[in-house]
Amino acid sequence: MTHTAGGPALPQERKIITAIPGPKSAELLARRNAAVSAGVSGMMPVFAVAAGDGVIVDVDGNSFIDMGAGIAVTNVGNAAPKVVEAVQQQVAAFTHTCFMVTPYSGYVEVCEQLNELTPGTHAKKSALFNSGAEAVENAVKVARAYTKRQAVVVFEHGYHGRTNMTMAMTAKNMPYKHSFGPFASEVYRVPVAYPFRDERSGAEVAAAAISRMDKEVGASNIAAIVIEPIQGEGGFIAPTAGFLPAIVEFAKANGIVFVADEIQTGFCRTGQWFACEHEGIVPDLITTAKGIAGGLPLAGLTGRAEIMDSVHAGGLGGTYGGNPIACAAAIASIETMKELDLNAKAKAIEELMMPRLKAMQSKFSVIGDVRGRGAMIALEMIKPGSMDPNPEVTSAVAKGCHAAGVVVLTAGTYGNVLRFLPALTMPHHLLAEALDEIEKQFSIATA
Ligand code: PLZ
Repeated sequence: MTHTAGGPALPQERKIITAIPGPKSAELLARRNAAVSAGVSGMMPVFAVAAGDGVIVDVDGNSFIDMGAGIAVTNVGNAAPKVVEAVQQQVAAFTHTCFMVTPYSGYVEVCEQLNELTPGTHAKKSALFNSGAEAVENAVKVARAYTKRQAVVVFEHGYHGRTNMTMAMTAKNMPYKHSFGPFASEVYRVPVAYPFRDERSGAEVAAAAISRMDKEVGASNIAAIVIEPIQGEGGFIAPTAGFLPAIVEFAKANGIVFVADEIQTGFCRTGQWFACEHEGIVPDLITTAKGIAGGLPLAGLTGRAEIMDSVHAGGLGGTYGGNPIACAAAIASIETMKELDLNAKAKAIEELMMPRLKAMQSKFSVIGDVRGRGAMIALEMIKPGSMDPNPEVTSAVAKGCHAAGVVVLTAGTYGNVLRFLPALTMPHHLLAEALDEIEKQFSIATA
């Protein structure tokens, strides 16, 4: 099999030259189905050989417009030049020593960057892990050790991972939790202010959530409140203004560790380094992953030094956490974000997409809501004339886009959200072409 070089040198074009899947992908699909657990889902029926900026190229030579960035991971672009170079240098120097055994500077540098870039000017410390879920698990460990309390409060529509603790914290049953219980205890779920489906003010919904915490859990039992400042898998729900500040205030007044899960929203995705910044929120702890390392597996937990240092020595760690190759990729990714001003690029993506999507909303009554910030934008679909979720049209549009060479992702508790998470280096001509295709698929699906 010939492998095209990835990265931005790839032609930035949509080019579909075979049926989807093409013959080579079809062959791999058969092998995949024979070898890979049926529990691992597969959205696209094609196999990648190269990717860069706005495109993914498959084994049959088809070039897809990538509106998903591997679920908000390749913010700096796929196989970004600086990341490739840093990884190549690091992999040739050493691949692993285990930071807990023989430390290396890359780990320290990533922690320094996290401490500097995350919201708040207070003294911070960090620790590194392999996946988002692992970072969230460690946020809970640290908050419990610090507060000597047990309860963890999470929100409706929240998503925090697939491990046992984070399954308990994730709201949606199918596919994440179904048949996998029992789940970790001492996890409590309260309402979130969902602007499209709840007309109450952010303060009103926060008061309801706070009352639940107070009366049902007991504020003094709560170690941590964990929330995504914009809910990702839940359908790109940015809580109604005023909701988050009220929750933060309650946490502060009651000695509760406020944890922002910025695994999907972080690293320039929303046009700020972190989505908390939109409402001036300063979390006590913040979890990061995905966009941090340009596609290499790395996650971070960052927070107030006194909280992060409250754990006994040896209490945090793992064999691979902060692997040197992943750290080299993170340092290069962060450099790229600064150099290319990816916050500005995320805002430019929003400026290009929002008016087009709003125009589509006035044309197609199935589009109930257009929302998002920066390059984290979604459409929520309804049955016309009601607020009933419309997962059917959502999945029809997504499938139509896939067959036409545009990778789009779905989301939402009701499966009725189309979400767009392009690389922040996505060329605008491809963005416009993706929007044309999405519009065409709405015409077909609603004809
Ligand atoms: N917290 C806010 O978005 C991962 C999940 C994909 P991991 N979201 C993508 C899937 O179906 O598994 C996510 C997130 C938020 C935590 C996580 C978990 O991060 O790196 O997937 O463990």
